[in-house]
Amino acid sequence: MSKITFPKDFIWGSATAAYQIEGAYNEDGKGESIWDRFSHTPGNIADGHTGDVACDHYHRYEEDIKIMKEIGIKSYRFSISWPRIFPEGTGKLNQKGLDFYKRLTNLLLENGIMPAITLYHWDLPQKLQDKGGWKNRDTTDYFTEYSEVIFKNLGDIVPIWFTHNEPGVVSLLGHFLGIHAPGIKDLRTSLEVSHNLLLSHGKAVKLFREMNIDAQIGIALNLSYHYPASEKAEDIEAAELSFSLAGRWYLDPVLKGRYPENALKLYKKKGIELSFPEDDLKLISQPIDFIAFNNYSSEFIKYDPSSESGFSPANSILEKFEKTDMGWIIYPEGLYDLLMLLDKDYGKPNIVISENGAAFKDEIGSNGKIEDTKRIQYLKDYLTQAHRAIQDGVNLKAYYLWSLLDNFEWAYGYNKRFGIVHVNFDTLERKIKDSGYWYKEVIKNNGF
Ligand code: IFM
Repeated sequence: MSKITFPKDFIWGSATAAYQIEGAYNEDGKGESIWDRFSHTPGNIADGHTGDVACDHYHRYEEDIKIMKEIGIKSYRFSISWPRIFPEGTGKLNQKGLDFYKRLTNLLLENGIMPAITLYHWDLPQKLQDKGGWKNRDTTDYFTEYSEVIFKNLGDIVPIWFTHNEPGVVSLLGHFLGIHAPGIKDLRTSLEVSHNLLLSHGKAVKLFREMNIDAQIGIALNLSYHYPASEKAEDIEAAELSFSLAGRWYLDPVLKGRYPENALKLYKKKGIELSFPEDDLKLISQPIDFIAFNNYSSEFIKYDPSSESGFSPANSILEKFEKTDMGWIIYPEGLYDLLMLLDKDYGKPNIVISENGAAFKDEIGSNGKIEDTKRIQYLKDYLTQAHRAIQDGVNLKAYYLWSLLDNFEWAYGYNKRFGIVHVNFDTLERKIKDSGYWYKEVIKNNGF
């Protein structure tokens, strides 16, 4: 294979999220989050796992930064736990919580690692859920209040900001399928929630600009390319509809100031019409500095009149692909096609890949090494496609590998390992996997 070199200023990063790694769920004044409540409720998480301790990053962040430095990570994307800052979601600030993130950020900077903050990666203060959570429009104002504190304290030293992580997952898994916190199963609620999440994004971006923060801000969506099962018009239409519901439902409001027509039509058929003040879409579509997305896999969709939405996954195609431990197909070309789609349909935006990576069953070998060759191959193939898109003119600026550490994979608990660093969940010992050493070389050589 010929050598692949990324642009000189390309940002090589890795990502985590507060609830998945921090632990210390009730320390130093932190309030309860919806994920504390959800994971403490029997039956919600595989094997009864919780994020109470997780990777204990709250106490071991110094060691984790050392590991990042050893790998040569240029930028670290982490999220802030809102209930650490406002235990009740609003009102009284918890200084100790804020101090943790100041220490973390300063130590990253001292080590030459660029901090990149996600304001919301799913751990809403439970007290706000008790008031209706993201279904309640007031939550968008509480989010602005929380964002203001974070911007005030870290805005002048953190160069990259993400308002939300995967609002699509919060809406779908948390409020329609009920398999994530807060465990609600209602289509109308999930749509209202998606709108309020986007509205809170818009309000935070507006505030960011008003505060003249000299940094970049965007939003991290969960996106995958939706391929039609065949060239038949009905399959093509089905794949388009499916991508509108999952992807354009978020992309279009943020980048075009409207919801996609085919999705609105489907919801109308189901008797659901969103109603909100006219100015919401203006707020939601404030100019952002980049659009970010998390990508792991691709979808193949077929027309299916027997399904409620008129389409379903093309299982006969999906079963032919190799899969990760999540059961997600490995299809690197999907990343290329997605990058090209964003470039073409959304006016050549600056793009950040805010998450990409793979879960496999990693074990420490008798030689003491973690030889995760499948992950290395996965990363190589996806990065090759990212590079191909850059060659074809896409403004891809950064790549954050998910994840730095094995961690709490939501409803799967600790049973799925995404890290380039192995974590022993009994002893909390960390060990860099072969993929971590491989990534080190990639960063050093700016390619492979
Ligand atoms: O672990 C999650 C992360 O929190 C959000 N994006 C997908 C990852 C893997 O499932």
